[in-house]
Amino acid sequence: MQRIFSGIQPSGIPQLGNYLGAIRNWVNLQADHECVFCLVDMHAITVWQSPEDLRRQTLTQAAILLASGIDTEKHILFNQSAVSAHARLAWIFNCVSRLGWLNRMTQFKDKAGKDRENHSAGLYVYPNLMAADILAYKATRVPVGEDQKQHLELTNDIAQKFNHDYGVEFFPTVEAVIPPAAARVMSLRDGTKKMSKSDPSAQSRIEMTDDADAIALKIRRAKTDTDVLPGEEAGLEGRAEAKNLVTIYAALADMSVADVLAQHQGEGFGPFKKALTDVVVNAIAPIAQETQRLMQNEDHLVSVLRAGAARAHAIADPIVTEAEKIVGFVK
Ligand code: AQP
Repeated sequence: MQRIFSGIQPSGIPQLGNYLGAIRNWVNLQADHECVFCLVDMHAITVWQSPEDLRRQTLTQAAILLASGIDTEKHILFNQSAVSAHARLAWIFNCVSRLGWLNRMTQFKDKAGKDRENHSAGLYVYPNLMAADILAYKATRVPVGEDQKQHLELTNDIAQKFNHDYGVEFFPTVEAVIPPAAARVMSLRDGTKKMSKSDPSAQSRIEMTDDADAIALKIRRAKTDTDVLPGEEAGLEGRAEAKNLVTIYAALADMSVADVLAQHQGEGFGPFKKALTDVVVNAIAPIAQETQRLMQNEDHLVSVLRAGAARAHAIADPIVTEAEKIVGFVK
C-alpha cells in the first residue's frame, strides 16, 4: 500500500478551497492508502499568528478533519511541531536546497509581494520544510491543490540532490495527486486570486464552520458579471468569477461543468446563486455542525493528536536518524 503524506496549515479556519483541493480528496484516499495527515503548525508561524489563535485553529482544524471523515483509527492525524523529525530533516534540506531554486517559488513571491525584505526567513525556506514533511515518511504520493505543484517539484529536486550528493538511493520520488475537480477554487471577491484562509476579507471565502445564513450571504455578495450563464464551457472564458462559481457547483454536486451549464444555461446570477447556495449548504453544514460538537471536548481532540504524533514519530524517527547518519552526524 502506498504511503500518502499531506498537510494543512492551521493559519485560519479551513475554507472551501482547502476542502475541495485537499480534505475531500484525503477522505477518499483513505480506502486504499496508508495516510499521514498533518496540521502543519510550524508552517503556519512563517506568518505571525497570535499564540491563542494558533492553538484554537489547530484544534478547530483537527475537529473539521474528523467531521469530514478522516478516520484516526486507521490513519494518522497529528500536529507537525509534536514530531521533531520534521525540524531535523528540514535543517538538512536547508543545506541541500539551493537559493536559486527557492527564488523561483511563486508562492513566496505571491505572499511576500513587493515587501520581500520584511518577511520571515521561515516563509522563504517553507518549501524545504515541506519537502522534509513528506520525505521524513518516505511518502510517495502527496494530495495537494494545484497551487502546491511547484513545491512538490522542488521536493523531488531536493531528494535527488541529497541522493546524488551522498551517493545513496535513500529518498524516493514523490508524485502529486491533484483532484480533477476544483483543483483551484478562487476568491469570491476576485476571480483571479485563489480562495485563501488568510485573505483579509472574510467575504472572499466560505469557511468550513460557516452556517447556512453566512454561506447564503457570502454567495449573494460574490462578485459576478451581468451576463447570463452560457450553454458551453467556452462561454466562461474571460469570466473568472462566473467560471469559479460554476466550478464550485460542479465539484460539490459531483457533476461536470458541462452538465451544470446544460442545466442552468440562460440563467442570471440571481437564481444560479440560490441554487449554488443549496449545494454548498448541503455539503458544508453537516461538517460545520459536527465540528461544533467535537469542539466541545478539547481534551479529546488533544488526545487524538497526541496518539497520532506517537504513531508518526515511530515512522519518521528511524528514517530521519538514517538520513542524519548518511550526512555524517554522530548518532
Ligand atoms: N483555493 C484553493 N483551491 C484548491 N486547493 C487549495 N488549497 C488551498 N487553497 C486552495 C489546498 O489546501 C491544502 C492545504 O493548504 P495549506 O493550508 O497548507 O496552505 P495554502 O495552500 O497556503 O492554503 P490557504 O488557505 O491559502 O492558507 P494561507 O492563507 O494560510 O496561505 C493544500 O493542498 C492546498 O493546495
